[in-house]
Amino acid sequence: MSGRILPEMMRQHLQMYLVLGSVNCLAEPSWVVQEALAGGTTMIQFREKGHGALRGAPMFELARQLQDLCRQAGVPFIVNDDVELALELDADGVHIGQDDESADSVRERLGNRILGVSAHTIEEARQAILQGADYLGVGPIYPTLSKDDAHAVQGTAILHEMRKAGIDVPIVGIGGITVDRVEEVARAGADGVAVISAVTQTEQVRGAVEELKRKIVFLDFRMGYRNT
Ligand code: TZP
Ligand code: ICP
Ligand code: MG
Repeated sequence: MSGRILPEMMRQHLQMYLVLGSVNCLAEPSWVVQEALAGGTTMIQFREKGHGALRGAPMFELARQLQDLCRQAGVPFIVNDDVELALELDADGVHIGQDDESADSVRERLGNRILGVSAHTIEEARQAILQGADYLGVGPIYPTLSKDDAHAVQGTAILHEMRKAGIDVPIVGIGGITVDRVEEVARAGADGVAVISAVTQTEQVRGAVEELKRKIVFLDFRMGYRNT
């Protein structure tokens, strides 16, 4: 790799961003990931969290397995929170929240790998960018059942506010996003959608990914002037 990822490339990867761990999946996580990749998911985040989450060797083995599938498909594999795990796997990047290690310290350890940071306010967004974030995860936009310690629901207003404040970095919306809500999220200024349940809590994984992606790609085509 030579240098940090370019914003235009980052925006492409954010279009249909699947976040998942074994706890979220109705079916086998590796099957879910295979189907999501077949449906055209553009990036995957391994987020092994919550009640019943794997730890130790089984967690590592699952991460490795999902990473292999992503590699074969040429899709970036991002690790949530766990910088050690990301480095051990040689993952493509890390996503951190505001309660994790600071972004600049994670950036130092990651080199040029992708760094995503959750931001809930304009202040947090500006700070994350200064500290080396390649993209921001903004939410929860809608109510979610997938995160126990989620912040208050923000609605799409936060996306509008960030764009209005001149924050032009790649942004993905997250939290309760379904096919019916993609348009509102994209119109508010997100480059893509990050979802857990819309893809993991259905038997039609491939179809769900295809639908979400088709919407975001179509909207990006129509609004392409905005974020360039
Ligand atoms: N961060 C903010 S909301 C959320 C995370 C990890 C959960 C998103 O899951 P879902 O099922 O798409 O609402
Ligand atoms: N945004 C993204 C993209 N991932 C997360 N795990 C999160 C916010 C909390
Ligand atoms: Mg674009």
